[in-house]
Amino acid sequence: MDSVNASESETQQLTLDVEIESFFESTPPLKDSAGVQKKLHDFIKFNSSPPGCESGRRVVCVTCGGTTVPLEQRCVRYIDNFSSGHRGAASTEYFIKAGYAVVYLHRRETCQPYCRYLPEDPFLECFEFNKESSIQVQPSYSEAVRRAIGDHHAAVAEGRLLKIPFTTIFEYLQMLRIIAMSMKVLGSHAMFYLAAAVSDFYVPWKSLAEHKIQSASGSLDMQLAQVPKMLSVLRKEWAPLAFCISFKLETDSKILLEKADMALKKYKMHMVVANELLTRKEEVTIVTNNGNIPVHRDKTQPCSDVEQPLVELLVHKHSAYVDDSDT
Ligand code: PAZ
Repeated sequence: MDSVNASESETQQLTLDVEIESFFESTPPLKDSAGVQKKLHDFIKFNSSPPGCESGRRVVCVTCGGTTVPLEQRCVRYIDNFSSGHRGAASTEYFIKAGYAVVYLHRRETCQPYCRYLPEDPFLECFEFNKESSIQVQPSYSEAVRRAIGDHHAAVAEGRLLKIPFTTIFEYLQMLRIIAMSMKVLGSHAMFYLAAAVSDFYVPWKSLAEHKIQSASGSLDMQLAQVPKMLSVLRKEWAPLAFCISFKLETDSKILLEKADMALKKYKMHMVVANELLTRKEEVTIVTNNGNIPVHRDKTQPCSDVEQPLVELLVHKHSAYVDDSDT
């Protein structure tokens, strides 16, 4: 890098640092930041030497669901980012099965681990009265309910699943920072699997109207600021040794891989999972510095999903990364 480019990138970094600092300074504080930090501390300590295990478990932070951008402080209206939370919920199950402990940073009311096979609408369809007027599970759902209860209870009882909910972009980024800084002690044994759909634009808290915006004054003009990109600070400062995977969603297949490759390089991710909105449940492409790896759902299996081969591959890559870091 010549000196002109070096100073240009230093200036860009400095600008980003200032933007990030001012984002966190102007953000409404989390309701229970101390409580979240305590839960994380206990979770990480427990999984560093779990009873009956010779070594500590690896810990992955799975993020999922879309962040909202409030348009009023006492929020009635907001802008949302699309994500059902399915990717994160399914991946969490596979990470736990592979021996990981999972910090599940998820959007409230989106898909939850172990609930994928239960009816969403209406959930009550699962239950019925028997002859004695007691409630029982509908026979057609009994296997799914048995599995959901068994796997979920086991994950919680073994101390492998910590759920942290968010709604707004303000909550999400503050939580992500707390989680990353708590996981720093795990070094290369930590992984970030960043599948959440994070807003690119927001209205800074101080510029928001306090009360519901009134429609009587006609059309609405609103200036949205860019959300500072936190991925580079996650890599550089919050958890520099962690294995980091981000996701890139596009609707135009022509630009998908190029955008994923740009994110890989710009934010120094270890891998970027590229997916297209319409085909995201069938196939994804893992973009790495050593080439691209396509991953498909096994269509010959009735209940298969793309998360299973994806997580298997990433666990394998993480192991290689840990071995490399240890030597
Ligand atoms: O949550 P979901 O299963 O409906 O969708 C997953 C996804 C498409 C939100 C995720 O795979 C993803 O690409 N997240 C990053 C989105 C982004 O580019 O901001």
